[in-house]
Formats: sequence, C-alpha cells, structure tokens
Amino acid sequence: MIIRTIVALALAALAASACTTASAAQLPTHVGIRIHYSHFDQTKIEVPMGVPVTFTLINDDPIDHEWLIGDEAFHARHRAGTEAVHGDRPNEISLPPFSVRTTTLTFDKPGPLTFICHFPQHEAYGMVGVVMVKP
Ligand SMILES: [Cu+2]
Repeated sequence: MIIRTIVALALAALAASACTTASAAQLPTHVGIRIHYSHFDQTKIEVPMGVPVTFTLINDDPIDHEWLIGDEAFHARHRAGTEAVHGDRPNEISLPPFSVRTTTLTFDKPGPLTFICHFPQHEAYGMVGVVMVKP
C-alpha cells in the first residue's frame, strides 16, 4: 500500500511538472543562440522579467547577420530602415561572419518579443524567433 501511494505521488509530480510552465525564477539568465545556414538554432525562448539576461550570439555563417529584438513597432521601423550596421544598442547586434557577440538585456514587461535578422530576405527565409518574458 505504501509503495502504491509513492508511485501515485511520483506520477502526480510528473504530471504537474509536465503541465506547468517554469516559474520566472527557474528560467535561464544566460541564453546561447547559434546561427547556422541562416537559421537561429532556437526560436522559442522563455526568460524571466526584471533581471539581466545575457545572450551569447554565435554566427557560424560566412556572411553577415544581425540580431534585433523588440516589439512589432520596432521591427516595422527596421524593415523600412536603412541602418546597415548596429552595435551601440543592447537590443541591436550586428554579427559579422564567424563572430560571437554577447549582450545583456533586462526586460521590464511580460509578453512576447521577436528577434529577427533584417538583412534582405533573411526574415522571409526564417531568421525569426520569439523571446517570451515571464513575470
Ligand atoms: Cu541574417
């Protein structure tokens, strides 16, 4: 009877962990994103709100990319924009061929933000991902 109870508790714990999304305290504050063949190796990332999150961005390709993160209005500006090189804003990172860049951001609002490479055709090719900021 005791064993049956333990098994039931273990199954309940498993079910709970499978169904519940991680609380903000359990989410990573260091995230690595690798670019290979013009794709981000992860496109759905959950991070905690209100604490610094460091992103390590690795461009494995022999061509330039960029990592720009923001809301829809931000991306609308960048789709229309003419800035070829970024670098002095923590949410706008230029990635020369075979480069590694690190940037740290603190998100002050919950919800989704999108990261996109806005080089011509790269977004259409699939260089898009989402950072979900969790309270
Ligand atoms: Cu790109």
